[in-house]
Amino acid sequence: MSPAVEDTIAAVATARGVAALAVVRLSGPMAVSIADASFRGSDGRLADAPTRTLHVGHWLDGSGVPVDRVVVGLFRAPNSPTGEDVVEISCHGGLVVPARILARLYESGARPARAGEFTQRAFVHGKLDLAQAEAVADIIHAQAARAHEAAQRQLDGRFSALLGRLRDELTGFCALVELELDFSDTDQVFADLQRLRAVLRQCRGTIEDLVSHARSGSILRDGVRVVIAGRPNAGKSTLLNALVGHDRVIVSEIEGTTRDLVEVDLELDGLVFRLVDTAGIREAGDEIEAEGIRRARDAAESADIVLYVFDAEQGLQAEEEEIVYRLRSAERPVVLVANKADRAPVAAAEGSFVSISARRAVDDPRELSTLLLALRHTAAPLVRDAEDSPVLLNARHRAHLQAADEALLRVEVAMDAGVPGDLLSIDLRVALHELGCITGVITNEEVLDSVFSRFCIGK
Ligand SMILES: Nc1nc2c(ncn2[C@@H]2O[C@H](COP(=O)(O)OP(=O)(O)OP(=O)(O)O)[C@@H](O)[C@H]2O)c(=O)[nH]1
Ligand SMILES: [Mg+2]
Repeated sequence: MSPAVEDTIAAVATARGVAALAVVRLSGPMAVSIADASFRGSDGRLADAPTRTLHVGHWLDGSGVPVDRVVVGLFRAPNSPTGEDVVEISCHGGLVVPARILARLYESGARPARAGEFTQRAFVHGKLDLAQAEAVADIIHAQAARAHEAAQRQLDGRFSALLGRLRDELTGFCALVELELDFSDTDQVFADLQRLRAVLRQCRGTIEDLVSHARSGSILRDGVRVVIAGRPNAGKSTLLNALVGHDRVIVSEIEGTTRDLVEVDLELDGLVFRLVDTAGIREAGDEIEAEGIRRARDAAESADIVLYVFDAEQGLQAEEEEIVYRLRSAERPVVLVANKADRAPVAAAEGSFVSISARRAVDDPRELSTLLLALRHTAAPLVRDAEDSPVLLNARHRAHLQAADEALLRVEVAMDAGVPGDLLSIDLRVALHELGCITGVITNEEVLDSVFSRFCIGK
């Protein structure tokens, strides 16, 4: 997707469907004249209107028949959302009106905007950098409040500012090794090298700190994956239904009822929990069940949190203890749930598990309060890093940060080995390049394509 900014682009910016209002956007050098071709404002032509003004009027079709009464917002370049002339038409929602307005814009010379193209233009015109543009995508895709807040912090530009400072430090360092380091004066060299080492250590520390937040960033963005595991008939599916508050999965007294993984989202305190019901783990009866059990084990091993459900009447069996032990050894947080407490009240003093009756919880959500508390408590450290971080790190950021860190490690090793300054600067430049790719100081079309294609059309 090349930034062909000479075109004027148009799209409906709001979601398709029945709604009170919709917004159609237009951006580019011809935006105002294209809108004037169809808009009859009560205060005259948009071409004569000052920037940042609103205008009420009728939108006409090609034969001059009114399509809708609309409010038009006018923003002239460069103080507009994209940095170009922008016209935003607020019209009635639904399937027909926005589509007819858009069709008229195309007839008058606009072309359909590609996904993310408005934001891409804002990037091209320096309104925001690449990391901030990605934050816009994260805001649009946020499924709960806390992911949204983290993306909002990134849009603030704190991540970009931090990267800018890192690049400044390294650029200074690079100039020093390329130009000023005088190897004839050994005392001076020693002092400079000490300083450079300190700068390197500090930069690497900052980068490694950011990278260490990556997992928690992806949990915040994609939700906490909570796998409900246990033996057949432990009550896993009943528990899932109680948690989501409706009869989502099949429950029966027949062992081996659940075969495949079933995922259902639950929002708690602004965080999405992706609940996964699984097949009961036992010696499989048939091939399909065996596959279900294999999937259940895999899911538990890759879960962010495992809710391990056992029958309180039977207690935790030896082979179950082993499964739980193995998960915990692999640093998988496990919440033990003693179910069917209505049949076998367990002493709460045990403390190492949550005792509930999933069956009672289906009718009385209060039964779930201790379990929900345990879930929140277990999830808190998983997302804390991302909430303290200026960035909602994505795979692209992580790859660049890691490459920068590796290059800086090579510089450190080379310095220790007494490699001359001009050779050190090669890897320093690699690190600068990698950091520059994150905010888009350095970029290429492939990167832009992959960043902006994540957006919706109209954004
Ligand atoms: N008394 C009692 N019965 C329960 C409770 N929770 C579930 N059951 C019953 O236990 C049986 C099995 O429940 P499921 O939720 O299907 O169990 P599961 O762990 O999903 O079983 P599989 O899918 O076969 O692995 C059903 O008859 C449920 O009604 C509970 O808290 N108390
Ligand atoms: Mg089940």
